[in-house]
Amino acid sequence: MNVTLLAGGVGGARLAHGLDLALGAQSLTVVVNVGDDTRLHGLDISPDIDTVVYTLAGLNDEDRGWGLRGESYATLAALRDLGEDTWFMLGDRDLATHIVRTARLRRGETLSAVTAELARSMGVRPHVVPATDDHLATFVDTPSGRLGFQEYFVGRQHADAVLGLHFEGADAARPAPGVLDALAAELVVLAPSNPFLSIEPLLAVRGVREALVAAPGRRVAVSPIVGGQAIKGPAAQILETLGHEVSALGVARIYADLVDVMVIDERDADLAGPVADLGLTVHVTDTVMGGPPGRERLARELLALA
Ligand code: GDP
Ligand code: FO1
Ligand code: CA
Repeated sequence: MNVTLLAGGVGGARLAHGLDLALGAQSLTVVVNVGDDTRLHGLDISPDIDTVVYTLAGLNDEDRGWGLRGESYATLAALRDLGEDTWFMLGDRDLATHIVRTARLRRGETLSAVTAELARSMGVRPHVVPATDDHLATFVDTPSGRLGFQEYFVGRQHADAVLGLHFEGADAARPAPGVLDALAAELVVLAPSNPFLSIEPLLAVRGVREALVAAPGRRVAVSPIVGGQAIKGPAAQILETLGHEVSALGVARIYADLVDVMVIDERDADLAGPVADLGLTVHVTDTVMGGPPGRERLARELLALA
């Protein structure tokens, strides 16, 4: 079976790992958000791509969700001594990834080509594809004005109320090679990623939303909201400030025109009826993935929905 996952960072990476375990040699493509991408110390950083690649390689820091396990920060300390801003925690080994990516991009390679090479170097089997090779950057409108994504998320620890989102470059951005083809898979899964910060910027790339609406395969979304709360990050606060119900039903309303099946957590079983009323097939299960066995179990249930 061919499977495609649309993913942000942590929630996307965990399900990508589960699908990789469940699929074995069968084909998995992970289309990853690039709206978080930023440049620091002259280096091009792609946090969601790296979270997905490191997780698939078994190298990521499971507690934080991002970065490499067992990192050291000697370079960051030296940068601080040289007067650089060091609010964004770049580890010594992680920096090697950013140096290689930056060098290859400056030589004219595309982000998708560089990502494929990095993933191969780390022994990653699935195709990890950025949503676009073109410029696309998320900005967050808050009561304090428009903030760059990492300034909002890491710099100010997503404490500002989100009043709106702006995806700079989205109108002109073309899907990276393979993205539209991947949407023709037998199963297309929207990961339990942040709907506004991870999935929206992906769909904002020219033609992607339309291709998903017209996709020939089974389209399944997994709710990132469990029991009215996000497992991690600001998804619940953003649902609230943008006027949505803070629940799996609120998420299902956002995805109702894009998917056939909504997967909600067993803690939200009471929402199955209202979600079905949206015209969606509902699958109720334990969606909290935890370690590899939980990830693989959820992935196998998704494959059975195809
Ligand atoms: P980020 O880019 O690192 O913020 O990660 P994503 O956008 O991919 O995922 C963030 C969302 O994933 C949050 O809203 C979490 O609630 C959700 N999430 C993380 N782990 C799980 C899980 O095991 N199950 C479910 N259902 N949601 C999860
Ligand atoms: N997230 C943080 O909350 N603090 C950090 O210092 C931080 C550093 C970092 C370095 C490399 C990388 O690939 C990701 C990093 N992240 C960090 C995560 C990143 O900011 C993500 O975009 C957010 O977690 C939202 O997806
Ligand atoms: Ca992200």
